[in-house]
Amino acid sequence: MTSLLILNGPNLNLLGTRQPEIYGATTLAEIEALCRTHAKSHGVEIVFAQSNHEGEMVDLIHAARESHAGIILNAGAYTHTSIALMDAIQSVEIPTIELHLSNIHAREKFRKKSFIAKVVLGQICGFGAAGYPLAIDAMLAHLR
Ligand code: CA2
Repeated sequence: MTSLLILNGPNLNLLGTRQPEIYGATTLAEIEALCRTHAKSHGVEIVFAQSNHEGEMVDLIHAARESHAGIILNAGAYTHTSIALMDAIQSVEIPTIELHLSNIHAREKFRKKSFIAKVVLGQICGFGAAGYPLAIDAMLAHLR
């Protein structure tokens, strides 16, 4: 069965607790449940992960080579800073979609810069939690 890694970066474990006007009121556990239901209806498996640590995210991306056909990545603030994540995505050669809850292009200038944009299939941002099932659909359309 096709398996996707949905990887979430720093502070996303706090979703639903603060700044709902920017990130929505849905918790990460609720987003995971949404993804599981959506993936099941499409006959695909998901591994849903979150880490506050850049190196751990690099390790998870490397490990994805063994078991995942695609990666959906909300790298959080590392999006705007991490050459290590960019290199990891490029090195594993697994199709990856960049995902953000908020529209990073409509916010502070520093959020417009994404180091990972260069090495991903595309970017989905600004649709809140609904972006996750959209990203699953986009990944499956790419893989099939
Ligand atoms: O919009 C997104 O999904 C982001 O990746 C979220 C990151 C931000 O640094 C990116 O620029 C865009 C931040 C996640 C912080 O999550 C919080 C959750 C609850 C309360 C405060 C922050």
